[in-house]
Amino acid sequence: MNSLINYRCEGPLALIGLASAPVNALGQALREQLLEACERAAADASVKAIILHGEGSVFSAGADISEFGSPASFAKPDLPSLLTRLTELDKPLIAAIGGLALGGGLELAMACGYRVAEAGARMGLPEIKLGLLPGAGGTQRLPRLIGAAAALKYISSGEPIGTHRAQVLGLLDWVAPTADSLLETAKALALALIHRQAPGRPCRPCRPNWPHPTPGTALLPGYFADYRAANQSRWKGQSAPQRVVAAIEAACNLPLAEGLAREGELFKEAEASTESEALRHVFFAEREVGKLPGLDTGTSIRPVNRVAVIGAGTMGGGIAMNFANAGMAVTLLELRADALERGLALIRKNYETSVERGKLTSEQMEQRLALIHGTLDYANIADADLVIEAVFEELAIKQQVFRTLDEECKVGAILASNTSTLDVDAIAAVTRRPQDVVGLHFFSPANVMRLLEVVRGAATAADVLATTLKVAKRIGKIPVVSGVCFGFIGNRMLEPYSREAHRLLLEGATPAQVDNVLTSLGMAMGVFAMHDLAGIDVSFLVRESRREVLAHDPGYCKLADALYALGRFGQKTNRGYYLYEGRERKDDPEVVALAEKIAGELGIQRRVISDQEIHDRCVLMLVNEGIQLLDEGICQRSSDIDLVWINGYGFPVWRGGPMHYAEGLGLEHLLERIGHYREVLGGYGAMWFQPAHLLERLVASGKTGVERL
Ligand code: 3H9
Repeated sequence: MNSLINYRCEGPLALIGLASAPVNALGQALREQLLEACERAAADASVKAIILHGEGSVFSAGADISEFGSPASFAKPDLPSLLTRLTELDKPLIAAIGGLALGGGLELAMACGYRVAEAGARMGLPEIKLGLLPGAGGTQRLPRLIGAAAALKYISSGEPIGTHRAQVLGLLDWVAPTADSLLETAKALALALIHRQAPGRPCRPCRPNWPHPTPGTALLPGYFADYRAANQSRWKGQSAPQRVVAAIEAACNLPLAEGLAREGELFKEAEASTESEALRHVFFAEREVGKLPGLDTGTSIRPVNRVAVIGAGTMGGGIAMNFANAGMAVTLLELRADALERGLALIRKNYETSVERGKLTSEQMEQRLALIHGTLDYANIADADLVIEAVFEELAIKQQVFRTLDEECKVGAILASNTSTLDVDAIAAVTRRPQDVVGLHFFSPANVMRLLEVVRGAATAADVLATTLKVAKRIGKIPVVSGVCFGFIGNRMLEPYSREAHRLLLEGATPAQVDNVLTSLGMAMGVFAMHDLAGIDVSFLVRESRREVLAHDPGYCKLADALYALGRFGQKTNRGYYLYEGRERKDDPEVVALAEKIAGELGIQRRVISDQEIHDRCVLMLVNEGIQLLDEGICQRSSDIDLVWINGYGFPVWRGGPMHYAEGLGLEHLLERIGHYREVLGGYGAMWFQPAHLLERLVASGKTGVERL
């Protein structure tokens, strides 16, 4: 068996180094070897104290997430009983925390009697982000160390704790100034403990009922009930937060052994939940997403130090802010001085709002603003390494910009278009360097949304793709690579989803009914509320460019066209699918009347539509399109689609994205339902309810997951 532990003795100290790269995930093999090493040190009379540390830059990122849901997760020695055993050793056990101690990694450190960390280390219990709760004593030991209120705050948010705060709270005994001095500090602490014959575990006050930092003040009666009531709506659809609260409540009310047993029960329930399965799927999807055949560590990367953005509108300004936020200089180019001034003023206003909300200091705001330079002259961006065009969404206008960029920009510059639907190849074709052209589709607001669709044109060079993926990570985005097609991944799937929602209005549903079904599924917003927010005029313009391909469906988004003709553009005009008074949204009987009128003209029989039918038709069309995209090779893998819809369209992360959700419904069921609606919806059904060939092939071959075949 490979050695995952380095064991060495220095005088009276045993040093046990975790050596399971990259992050010392506490899988079964590491657990087994760690236990062996600790037993060896415990049995060796010459060893008087034990130091646990990570051999690389990380202490441990916790349990091995890939083991969850499989027997390996609880294979002996399981993490909870390993940690219980460590608490029984009668020699001082010191955790020397370098880099990170997350989840089971922090629980391991808390099972040690003493903890020292390097100054830059981060500690946390992020299990909730995986639909779990800490399951190896974290919910019981953290409240006993820092108080239940503080423990609840960190465990229910999953946010990391820095060393300074950790020391103030009582989680750390010592902080080493640098990573290099960590082991020496731990050794000095160990020798001091030996010298004063300190016990294996220090005698600390056990204070789970105390909301730190006010020792002596017991939690008020009803504390947990109030906490639940205050957060109920935020937790809608999720069970992990409830389990976290239950476990911490147990820490306050039960002796340690019973509290640990309760935590164990809750953890098992959480591990088996579809919510945790979905969130684990998303965790690995995020780590897979940048991996592409043909790109590897050997692919060269172009240096990107100077960035330029063309167009200082809302989108261009938001894109520029991303770079300034990451500490990169960026030049914003506009054609007219007043437009440039407006753009720069908007950027300042956005930053000022962040300062007002306490998310940024005034100093940070000024530093960021100082990185953004406005210009009216293409000559000032001639030496940019990356240029991102963010002008009006019209092919001819974008092509004109790219002709100019081709003339003005240095050889080797990456030329990117922020188009959301247009043909990147047609844009690249007007340049003499199509290999340097790529699509970078930011989502609005561009400085907030994490999704970035990276559109690979037919000629885009591998190093251009690799470089843009790297830059995307640098500015904190989740980059998903898409091939060229109408709408790329996200908007192409939005089209049939939205089309079906519109059709349902003609058949008898109301905007509120459709939106309620979708928000009950967990969508951040219903499709009609979303169109009202984005602008009915915007989707009208997209349809205008595609009338020919839509001509065979006379009812296609007819209601949306009618609203456009009435000047009801959505929130910006206070009227769209809904009526708006300020931020308040109201149903509008006029919209229903309009839907009735159009249905009458088209001969569509109106009827009562069930919520189930709304769910099925919208979701089926969304997912079917996703499967089709995979079959066409537009996207790399089905989990990439999940990331697009979670991060760009508000699909609930705890459902794992539309494709993961569809797999849960069952591929056979999807195929059967598509067939059902093709039958019952007559001519309309025959027109649109065509299963993707890949779906048919997957079902025929008995597959349960969406993959290329
Ligand atoms: C837990 O502990 C439960 C316990 O309470 C109870 C148990 C009974 N497991 O993200 P990166 C892999 S739940 C398995 O690209 P970074 C990752 O897949 C756990 N694998 O690097 C990737 O593999 P690959 C609680 C893991 O520097 C590679 O490591 N802990 C794990 O951007 C590098 O990862 C967490 O939730 C893991 N635990 O970020 C922490 N962690 O190269 C989860 C990482 O093949 N992890 N990998 O693609 C993280 O948040 C980030 O990975 C971390 C590093 C911040 C550690």
